[in-house]
Amino acid sequence: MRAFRESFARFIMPYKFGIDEVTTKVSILREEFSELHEYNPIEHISSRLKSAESIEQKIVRKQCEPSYDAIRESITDIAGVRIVCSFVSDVYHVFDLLTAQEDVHVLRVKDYIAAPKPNGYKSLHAIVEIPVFLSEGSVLVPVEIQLRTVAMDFWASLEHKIYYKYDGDVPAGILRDLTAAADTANDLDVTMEKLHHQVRGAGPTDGIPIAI
Ligand code: 0O2
Repeated sequence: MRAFRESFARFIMPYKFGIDEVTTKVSILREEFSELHEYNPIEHISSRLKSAESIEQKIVRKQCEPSYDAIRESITDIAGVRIVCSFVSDVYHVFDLLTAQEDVHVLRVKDYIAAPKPNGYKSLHAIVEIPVFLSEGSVLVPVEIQLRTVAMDFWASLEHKIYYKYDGDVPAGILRDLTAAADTANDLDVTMEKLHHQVRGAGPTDGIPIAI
């Protein structure tokens, strides 16, 4: 058990540093925006390292071989960073700024804003790979970045709680109400973005399509 704990700590460590690298990049962008642009598109940043239990569940779900090499290869959301933005256009703007950085290599993008999940879930997901410099050299670490608006985040956190409360078996009526609430959250995003543009006029984030 002790040997497992030690090997798991060694396995997980680069993912923690991957989170540190990405959150530093986002914090720098955020501070630069606040200092120089009189407008900050990033509301808040959070991160999480997948627990051993959650990795185990995913191994079973993905029928992945239970070896560290196989897990490294097939589970790409062990390190997760969530960026919550004010408006939909900010989500794409921040995504572009982050992924334009030369040490950020985009492996995969899932745009659940352009194509929401059937339950109404919206977010822009990107798996990026970034170098982490350790004493013995550098390693490339995958980090899942989720970008969403405040309204999308509000919806997703409540939906997540409900999903776990019912252990995944959510009653049909609640599912219907949740999907309707996702539409309401979307309407709010559209209205707030329009207001924002009216108040600010043409800005650096103009011209980016709003998913309706
Ligand atoms: P947690 O607790 O956030 O870690 P893949 O990794 O691509 O093979 P997966 O995991 O289905 O397959 O990828 P996807 O679709 O990108 O979703 C990954 C994460 O997005 C989830 O992580 C959630 O954080 C979030 N997510 C996806 N769909 C929903 C949804 O319907 N509702 C909510 N609230 N969140 C969602 P985990 O590992 O499931 O959970």
